[in-house]
Amino acid sequence: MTSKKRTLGLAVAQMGPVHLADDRLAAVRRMIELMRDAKSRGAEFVVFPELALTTFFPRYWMTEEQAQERFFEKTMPGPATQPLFDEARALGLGFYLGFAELTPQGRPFNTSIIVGPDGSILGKYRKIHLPGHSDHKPDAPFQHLEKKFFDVGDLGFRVFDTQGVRMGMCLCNDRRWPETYRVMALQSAEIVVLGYNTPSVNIHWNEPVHLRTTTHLLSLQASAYQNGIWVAAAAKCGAEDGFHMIGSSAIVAPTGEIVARSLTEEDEVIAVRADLSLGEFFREHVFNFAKHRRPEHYRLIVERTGAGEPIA
Ligand code: CDT
Repeated sequence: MTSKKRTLGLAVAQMGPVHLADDRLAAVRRMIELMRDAKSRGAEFVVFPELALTTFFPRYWMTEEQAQERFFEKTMPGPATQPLFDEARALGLGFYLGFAELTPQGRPFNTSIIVGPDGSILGKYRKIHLPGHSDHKPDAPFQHLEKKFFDVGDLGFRVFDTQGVRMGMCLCNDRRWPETYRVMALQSAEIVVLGYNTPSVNIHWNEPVHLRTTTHLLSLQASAYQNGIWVAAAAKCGAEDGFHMIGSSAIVAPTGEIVARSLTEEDEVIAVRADLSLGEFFREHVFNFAKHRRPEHYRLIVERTGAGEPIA
C-alpha cells in the first residue's frame, strides 16, 4: 500500500522597498495582495520578510526613543496589522512575519512570529545574532544600528508544530550561523523560515556586491543540506529611499538545491509544494544525528564564543 505524501504548499512573499514615508497600512495592503497571490498558487503557508511593516530603520541614526515611537509594534496584532491576520484566517493561510517588538516592559526586540491558519500566534522568535554596531558612524554611507536598537533575543531557537509540520524560524543574520539551524534540527525541525534585509553595500569593508548574494544563498543551501530541512527565505529588497538591498528570495530543498528563487526586487511570490519526506533520507543516512554526531568533541562550540588557543 502506498501512503500519501506529506507536503506543504510553501510560499515566500518577497517585498520590494518600504520607504520612510510609507505607513504600515500601505505595507499591510501589499502583504494582503501577496497572500492572495500565494493562495491562488496553492500556498498553505507564506513567509514575509524581517521588519516587514516599515523601512529598514536601523540604517538611520536616531535615539532609541525615537525609533521605538515610530517603528516598533506595541501589540501584535495591532490596529494596522489586524487586517493581515483577518485575511490569513479568511484564506486559511499560515504565515511568518518579522517586525520590531516593544514589550510591555519596554524591551526592544527584532522579532518574528509563526501564525496558524486560524489567525492565532503559535510561536515567537527574537533575533539572536544581531549584526552591525551601536555607535554613530558619520563617515559611513548609512548606519547598521541593530546593536543599538534591539536587545539580544531571549527565547532561544525553538520549534513549533503547525499545519502538520515542525517549523523553526530565525531572522536575517542568523541564517549565516550553522548553530542556528542545528539547534532547530536537533528538535526535529523540518522547515526553517526566515526574513531578511541585506544591504548590498557592506559598510565595514569594500565587499564586492555580488558576494552579498553568493554568501546569502550559500548559507541557505549548506544549512538545508547539512540538516535535511527545507529553508524558505524572504527578502525586503530594492532601494529603500536610495539604499539598496539584495533580493534573491529563495526556497531551498533538503538536497541543498534552490527550487524557487525570485526574479525581481519588487513584491513577488515564489511557491513550491514542499515534500516533507525529502529530508528523511538525509536525516536517516548521512546526517543521522543520533548515529553519527559526536558532541563530546564539539565542547568548544558552547564553551567559547571567539576563537582562541589550540586545545591540548
Ligand atoms: N538585517 C540583517 O541582519 N542584515 C545583515 C547585514 C549584515 S552586515 C552588517 C545580514 O546578515 O544580511
